[in-house]
Amino acid sequence: MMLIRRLGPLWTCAALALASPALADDGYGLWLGSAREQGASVPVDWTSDSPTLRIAAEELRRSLPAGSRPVLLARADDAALAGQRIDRQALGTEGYRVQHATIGGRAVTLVTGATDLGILYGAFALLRHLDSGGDPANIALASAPQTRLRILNHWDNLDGVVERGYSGQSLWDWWTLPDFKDPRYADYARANASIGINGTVLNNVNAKAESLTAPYIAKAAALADVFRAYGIKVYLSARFSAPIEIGGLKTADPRDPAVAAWWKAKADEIYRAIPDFGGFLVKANSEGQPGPRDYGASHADGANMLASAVKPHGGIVMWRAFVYADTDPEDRAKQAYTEFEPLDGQFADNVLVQVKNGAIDFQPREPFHPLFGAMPKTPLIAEFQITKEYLGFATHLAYLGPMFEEVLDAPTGARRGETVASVITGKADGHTLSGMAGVANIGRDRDWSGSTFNQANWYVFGRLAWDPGLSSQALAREWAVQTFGSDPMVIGTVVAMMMRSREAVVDYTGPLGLAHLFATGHHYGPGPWVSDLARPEWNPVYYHRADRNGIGFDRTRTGSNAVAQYAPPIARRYADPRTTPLEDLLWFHHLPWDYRLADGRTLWEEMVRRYDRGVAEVAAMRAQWATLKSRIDAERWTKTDTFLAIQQREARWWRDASLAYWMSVNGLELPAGSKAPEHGLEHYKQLRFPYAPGNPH
Ligand code: GCV
Repeated sequence: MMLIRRLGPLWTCAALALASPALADDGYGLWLGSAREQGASVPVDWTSDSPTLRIAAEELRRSLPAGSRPVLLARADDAALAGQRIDRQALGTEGYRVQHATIGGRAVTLVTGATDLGILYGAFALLRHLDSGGDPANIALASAPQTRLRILNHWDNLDGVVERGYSGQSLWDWWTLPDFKDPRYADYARANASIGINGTVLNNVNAKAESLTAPYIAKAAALADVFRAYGIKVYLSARFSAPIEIGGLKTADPRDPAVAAWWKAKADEIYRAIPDFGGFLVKANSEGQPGPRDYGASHADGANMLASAVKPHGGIVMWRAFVYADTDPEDRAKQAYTEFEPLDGQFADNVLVQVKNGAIDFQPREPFHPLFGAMPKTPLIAEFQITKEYLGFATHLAYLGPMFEEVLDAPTGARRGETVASVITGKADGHTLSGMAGVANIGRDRDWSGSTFNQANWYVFGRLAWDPGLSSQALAREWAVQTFGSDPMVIGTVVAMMMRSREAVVDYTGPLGLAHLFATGHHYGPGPWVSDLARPEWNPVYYHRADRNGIGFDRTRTGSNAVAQYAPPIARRYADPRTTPLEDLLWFHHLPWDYRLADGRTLWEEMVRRYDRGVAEVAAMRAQWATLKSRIDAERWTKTDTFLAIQQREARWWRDASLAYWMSVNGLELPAGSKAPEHGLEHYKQLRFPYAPGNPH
């Protein structure tokens, strides 16, 4: 006989309390909160018991509208489903199927998966379907994740400061852990599970060895205990020199047996506290972090040594390819490829190499990283930045979906049909390890991400990590409906604002493929004139190379030849300014200011046009938002309106300061109709922001 369980009255009360409508919306509920109707306590039964299934049942009871069919949650191999035709293979371990069915003579909505986690994902998919206006009478949802690791990287320090974080202090209160488990930890896990995220790296890649000591392992274990039922595994960033700093060894050389033994013992200790610990993320020999190169060993030597420590427990290592050496005069954009491509085939089978979306550093636009497609024998995990270090921090509205999509959809040129997405899902090369990592934009701000629209970036990251084939526009709509409700005027306006927003930031910070023009250290505001920092590649002038005659970084054969790192069809396209997309033009080419573009404008005219367009877009977004005043709760409307005013002021600042500088270099006038900068160049150069957030000190 089928064992049926049902939520008791306590669960119902808790669910109703959470669902009561708020007078003002502080954004705490994310996409799961404000727009949802109060649930009608539709019966939800489940055939086997687990904390994960209880969560799934609670979510459905909390939110399913009146009139919904009763729901049955059951594992695909449950005897009760014997008569149903369910393709178990298609479910994988985390996939789901949601459909109307008659089971035991009862008409139900069946939510099934091979695992309880699959069922939880199915429950969230059902609610998403209904929230987004899906037909309640016609439910047939099925999906399985395309990547195995869908993982947030927190750059959270043990003192609570978040590197490049703009949403307050770290969510993790290390001081009160492991005793106090802030209820927010479960809310964080719930939000992640709702979009399919299944892992979190708790600490900054600029890691401290202390995070591997017994007290901090206990704290991480307490978080893992909260996250487990939501299917979220905990990972730690490992400091490569930890055997010296906390292990009393004289070396961290990965080839030294004592070092390997230390890591093995450390991994055993972690797994005793966290049996499902995911593994390590490592930033090595990059920006001052220690690594195997300190001992003349390779990145593969370092990664494999750690990999063998976690292997017996089923753990993995994510080894970052974000390297550039202070001693290497080579174009910074080439260095990761130069170092890692020859190592293809040398990594252990539980190592993934983690590659940023572009070859420099999370700029508002970068061409895809040339390592994608160049290391077929190695699983590559893509790293995106959700927090907006270079896109206006928390205040600027920049929906990153189109940026993620642009990279994921990029053909690598290595093989017919191969894209970045097919590489990172493992499909291109038959890897079972695969994944997408996002540098989190989550902090202790009440609205988690510093603004309502930043929540959309967390959302779209999770959804694209689940399925990189989804459209960023469809996901913007999906997020907007769940966040603001179904008013078509709100949704149409919000989606239109979102879809243009990232390009606006590109336009007013660095159009036509310009990059890294940011002020020193904190990266807040423009600094294209900066030229006095110790290392060449720290200076914006290194990236734009502007002089009286022209502008841009020549990465063709006459310059650094970085184009040759791409597969031949892509390399050919980027080698010629006539076939390089305008968006990437100055990334690959140094061109005269009067270079004629296909539309007849000069390069200078087009540049100014784009700066102006960016500023105008922000003004347009602000005007669009104003039309929604009576349709959105006052709290979220006002905060967004204020942030758009800040963005408008700062877009103008970016445009004016940049143009003032370019004119000081090229001696040209502004094209007719374009406004003169508000101030002289010296004004912009002397601005200082000593306490800009997110900047490590
Ligand atoms: C965690 C950039 C950021 C750093 C960051 C680094 C990285 O350089 O400015 O704050 O360090 O990327 O990704 O390791």
